[in-house]
Amino acid sequence: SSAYPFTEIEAKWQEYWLRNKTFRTPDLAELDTSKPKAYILDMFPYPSGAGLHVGHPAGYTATDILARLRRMQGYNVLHPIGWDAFGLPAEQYAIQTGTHPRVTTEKNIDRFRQQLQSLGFSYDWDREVSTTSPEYYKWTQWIFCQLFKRGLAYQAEVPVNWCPALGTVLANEEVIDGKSERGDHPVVRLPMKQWMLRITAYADRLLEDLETLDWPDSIKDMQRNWIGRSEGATIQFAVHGGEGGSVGEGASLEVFTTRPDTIFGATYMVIAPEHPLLEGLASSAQQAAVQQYVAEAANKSDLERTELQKVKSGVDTGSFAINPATGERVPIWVADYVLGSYGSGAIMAVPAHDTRDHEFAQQYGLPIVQVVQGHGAEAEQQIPFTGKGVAVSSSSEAEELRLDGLGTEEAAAAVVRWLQEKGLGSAQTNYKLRDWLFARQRYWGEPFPIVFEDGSDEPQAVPESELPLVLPETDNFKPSGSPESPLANISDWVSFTDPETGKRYRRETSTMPQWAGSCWYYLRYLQPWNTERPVDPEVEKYWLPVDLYVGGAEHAVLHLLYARFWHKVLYDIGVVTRKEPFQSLVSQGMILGEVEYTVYRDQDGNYVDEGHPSASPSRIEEAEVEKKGSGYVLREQPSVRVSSRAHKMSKSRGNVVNPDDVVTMYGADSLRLYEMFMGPLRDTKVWSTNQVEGVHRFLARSFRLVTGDNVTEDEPSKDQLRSLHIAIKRATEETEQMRFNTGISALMEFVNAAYKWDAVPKSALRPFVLLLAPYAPHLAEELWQVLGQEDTLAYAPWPAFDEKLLISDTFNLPIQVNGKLRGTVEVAKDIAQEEAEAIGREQEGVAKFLNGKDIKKTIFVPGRILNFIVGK
Ligand code: ANZ
Repeated sequence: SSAYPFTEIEAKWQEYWLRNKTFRTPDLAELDTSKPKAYILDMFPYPSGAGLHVGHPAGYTATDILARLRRMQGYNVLHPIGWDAFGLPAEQYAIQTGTHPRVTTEKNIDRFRQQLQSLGFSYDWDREVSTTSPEYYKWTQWIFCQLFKRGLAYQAEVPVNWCPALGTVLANEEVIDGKSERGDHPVVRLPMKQWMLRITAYADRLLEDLETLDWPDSIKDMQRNWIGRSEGATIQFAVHGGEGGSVGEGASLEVFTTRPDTIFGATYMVIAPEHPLLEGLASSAQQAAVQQYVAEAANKSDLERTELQKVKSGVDTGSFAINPATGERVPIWVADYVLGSYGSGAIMAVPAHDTRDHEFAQQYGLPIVQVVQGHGAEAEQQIPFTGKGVAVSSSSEAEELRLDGLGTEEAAAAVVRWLQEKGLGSAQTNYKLRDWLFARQRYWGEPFPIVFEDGSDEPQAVPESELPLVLPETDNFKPSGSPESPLANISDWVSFTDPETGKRYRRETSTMPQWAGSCWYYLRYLQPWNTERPVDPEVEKYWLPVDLYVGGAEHAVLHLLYARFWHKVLYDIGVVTRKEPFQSLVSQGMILGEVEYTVYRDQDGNYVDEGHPSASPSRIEEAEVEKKGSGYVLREQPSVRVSSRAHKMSKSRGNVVNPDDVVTMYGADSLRLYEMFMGPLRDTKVWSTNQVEGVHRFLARSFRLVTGDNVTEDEPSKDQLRSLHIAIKRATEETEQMRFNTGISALMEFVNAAYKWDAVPKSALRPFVLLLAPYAPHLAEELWQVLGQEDTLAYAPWPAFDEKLLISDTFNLPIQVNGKLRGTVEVAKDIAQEEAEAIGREQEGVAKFLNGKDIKKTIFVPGRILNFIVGK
C-alpha cells in the first residue's frame, strides 16, 4: 500500500510547533546578531470569504522552504504573516447582510490562519498583524500624518470615477471600459475634492533605485513604464482665434513634445477636450460641434481614448496657431487621443513621424510633411517614420533655425536652444506617473486623522497623541448615494467640540484605500508589539531589507510602487535606514485548473476540427483521450483530434481546487511537495490531481524506507555515501537557487538508490531526512524521531557534502579489438586485468568481433584501456 499515517503525523507536528513556538524569532535584544539574517516575506493575503486558493501555497511553500533551509544553515530567520484585511468585499457583504465587516473579517482571518497552519508553514505567529487592528492602523495613520506634514498629502479638486451603483469613487485601476471592475456598473467622471499623495515628487528616485534591486527585469520594466519618464521640450505656439471665438490677443498654446527636432513637420495642433483654452478657441461656426464632441469624450476613460481606440475622432476648432519655425498658420483641432492629464494637454501634430498623428491626418485630409530621413536602407522607409535620422526640409532663414543635415539628437538640442533664446520654450521632463488618489468613500478602511475647524476648509492633522483614530461603530454601511462615505452619517463622530478650546470641528469622512496598510506591513512585523513607534531603528537596521519577497505578478506595479514610495518617505524622515524595502523579489506563476479536453461536432454530430464553421464543443473525460504526437486523440477513434486547454481557476468555470481537499486526501506535505514539483516557481503551471498522487507515493516510500526493518547501525559503504552526498550537494544547491522541482528530484533519486540497498544505514538516513525537512516538514520531523532524535529538526545543522565522496570509484573502460573501439563498460577504477578481460569479452559489441577468433594478445593499461589483438 502507498499509504502512510500522514493525518496523525501532520496534526502531531503542527500542534508541537505551535505549543513550543518553534518558529518564534525573538526580539533583537535576545538575538545572536553575529549570525547572518534572512528576512523572508510573503505577500500577505486578503482574507476573502472563499478561503485559501491553491495559488497561495505555491508562493507560501517556496518561502517556507527557504526559511526552513536558512534556519538549519544557522541564519536568524524572520518569516512572518498577517492579513491585508480592509477592503470592499467585507463591506459589500455587510451592505447585503447587515453583518459587520469586522465580524466577517475576523471569521475569514480565523479560517485563513487555520488553513495556513494546516499546511505547516513556519511562521512566527507572535508577529501576526492585521491592517484592521487599531494597534496596527495607528501607525498607518501616523505615517499619513508625516506625509501630510511634509506636503506629500494634499487635497485637490480632481475628476474622480464616481460609481453611483457602488456609491463610491473608484481608482483608475478599478475601472474597466467605463465600468466598475467589481459588479460591472457604469462609472462617470466627476470633479471632487480628494486626498492625493504626491508620489510624483519621488518619480526620479523610484526610477533610479530600481537599478539596485534584484528583481525580474520584466517587473522593473513594468515599473519604469508606469513611471513613464520622457525627456523633451515645451513649446509655445501663438494662437489666432477663429471668427467669433474668445481668445485674446497674444494668447498662446503650450505643447509638450519628445521630438522638438520635428517642429518643421508640425502641420496642425491638437488640444484635449478638457483643455481650459478650448472653449475660447471654438469659432462660432464650430461651437456646436466642439461642444458636442467634448460631451462625448467626457464619458470615455483614458484607456478607451488611447489604447482601445480603433478610429480616431476630432473636430476643427476653427482657430489657428503659428508654427514658430515655419511662420505658417496651422489649424487647431480638438481630439480625444490627446489626454488632458498628460504634458500640457495639447500637442503639435507631426503626421509624418508620429503614428497617431498620421492616422488622424489621413482621416481628416491634413497635410503630411516629412522632416526626418532615416539612415541607409531605412532611407526608403514608409511614412510615418518614427525612428531617428537626419533632419530634412527643416531650415528657415527668416527664423534663423537651420536643422538640415543634423542628426535627431543634435537637431532636438538645437531647437531647444533656439526656443530658449526666443523665449518660446525650454527642455522639459515629463512623467506618466500621476499623484495617487488616496481616498475612498467607504466605511471599512482607515479613517483619515484629519479634522477641519468649523467654517474652514483647511485640513489639520489630529495630534499624534490621539492616534489611533478608531473607526467608529455603526450598523449603517449603505453608501449614502452621494460621493460621501457612510462615516458621514455618524454625526456625533463627525462633529465634535474640543473640550479645551471649545472650538467645533468636523472630521474627514473618507477612508484610506486598501493599499495603505500593505505599504508598510513588512516594517511592522519587525516589532508589532512596539507601542512607541512603528519600529525601533536598531531593529530595522538589523532586519531590512527584505531578503526575499515572493508574490503574484498582479502586484508588480501598484503595490510595489506604493510601498517603495512610502519607504522612501520614511527614509527621508529617518524612520528607516535603507533606501529600498525589498532587495530580492520573485513573482510566482499562476496555477491553472486541470486540463480540459474538448471534441467538436457539426450539426449532424460528425466530428470536425475546432476551426470548422459549425463546430460545437463538448467536454470529455481524460480517460477517453490518448496522447498522440504533440496533441491528443480519442482513445476509441484515434483519427479524431481532441483539443486540450487549461484555464485560470474560477468559480464560474467550476475548476477551482480547494487546498483543504488535497490536504485531507494526501496530506499537507504532499500538497507542498506537489506544488513545488509542478515546475519552476516563476512559470505558469497546470494543476493535475493525478500528479499529487505521484509525489504522495514518494513520501510514502520515504516513510517506509526510514521505518523499514533493514535499517541498521552499520557504517555506510562508499557507494551509499556517494549517493547520499550527491543528494546533499544537489538538494542544497537547487533549494538555495529556488529550483525546487529539481531539488525534489535529487531526493527522489536518493530514495530510489536506497531502496536497492540490502541494509540501510541510519547514518545515511539522518542527513536525508534533514534534506527532506524544508519540503515535507511534518514527515521529516516524524522520521527524525523514528531515527532516535529527540528535539525538533528545525534548527538541526543542514548537512554538508564532501566533494571527495562525490567522485566515482568507477570509470568507463574503453574496449578495443585490434585498436578499434568496440564498446565501453563501467568498471571499478582498480579492476584487475583478469576481471577486465572477462567482463570485456562479454560485451555485446566486442563479442561479435572476438567470435571464433583467436586472441593473440591482450593489452591492458590499468584505469585506461583494454585492447584485444586477434588473428584473421
Ligand atoms: C510631436 C511629435 C513628433 C511627437 C513625433 C512624437 C513624435 P511620451 O513618450 O508618451 O512622453 N503627446 C504629448 N502630450 C500628449 C497628450 N497629452 N496626449 C497625447 N499625446 C501627447 O510621448 C510624448 C509625445 O506624445 C509628444 O511628442 C506628443 O507628440 C505626444 F515625430 O510631439 B510628440
